[in-house]
Amino acid sequence: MATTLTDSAFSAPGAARKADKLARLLAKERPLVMGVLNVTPDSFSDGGRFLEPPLAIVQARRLAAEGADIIDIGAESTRPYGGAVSVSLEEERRRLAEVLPAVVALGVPVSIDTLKAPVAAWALECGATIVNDVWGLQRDPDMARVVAEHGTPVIIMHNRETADPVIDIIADVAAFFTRSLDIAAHAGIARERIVLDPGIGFGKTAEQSLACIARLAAWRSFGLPILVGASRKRFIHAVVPSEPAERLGGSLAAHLAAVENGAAIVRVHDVAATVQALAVAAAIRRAR
Ligand code: HH2
Repeated sequence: MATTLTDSAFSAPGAARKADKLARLLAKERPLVMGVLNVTPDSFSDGGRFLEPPLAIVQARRLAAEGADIIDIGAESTRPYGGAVSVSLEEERRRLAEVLPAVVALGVPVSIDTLKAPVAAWALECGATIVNDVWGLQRDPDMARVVAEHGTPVIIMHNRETADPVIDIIADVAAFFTRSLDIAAHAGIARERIVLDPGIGFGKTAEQSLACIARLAAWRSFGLPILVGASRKRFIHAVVPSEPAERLGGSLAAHLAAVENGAAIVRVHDVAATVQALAVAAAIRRAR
């Protein structure tokens, strides 16, 4: 059974402590559940629902109560399916200003989902303890330095400007990870602070997203924990036509398969249902 993590020491300053805490989180004998909090007007599945700070804070409390191990907060939609409206640095910080400290105060480790190094730096100073970069340190040239200087764990996610149906997506993701890991090593980011993520739905056809989940073990050779974020994504619609809000069944199936294939963390909108599904799957495995 998953437990809510309320270890406030996770957000204590100090590089070593932050890295140790990631290691301790990952050492739990179950996959971790990262709950998504989108403080945005335009996220693909819940845009506008949590833009008002009081609503965002209520949602963060709900994610924590339902058993999220990490809360991933973002204030700029990354629009995996195009049509991104970029948000200024000031606007992104303004959206987060009231919400982030209240979320940090819940005691659940917080990751900041941002493309901008100054937003990441500011969020880390507010108590966030993980950086989630959906361009894997390859977009903002200052991101790796910020991560290294704060000694914080970082999620390196694969991305592409456009999907190319003819490429070998497994090899493309591996090459991207190799580039990101070189950037990280150059900046002095310790390897044990890195989590890899194939970026389900980002610059991928539905078939390629499915292949990434099916062949997760292909990236085991990097020797790093893997995060999978399949929640409500469009590849589910390609299998069973459905609106984003109707994709819970597909999200659960995808995350259970990801965990079966070695994912250490799943990034989800529906924490309670995911925690329950993972607990039952684990109980069945134990009963073998
Ligand atoms: N997916 C989204 C955003 N951030 N970060 C990681 N590491 N992995 C993911 O798969 C991932 C991510 C897209 O989901 P959401 O945040 O709900 O949508 P939007 O980007 O439109 O706000």
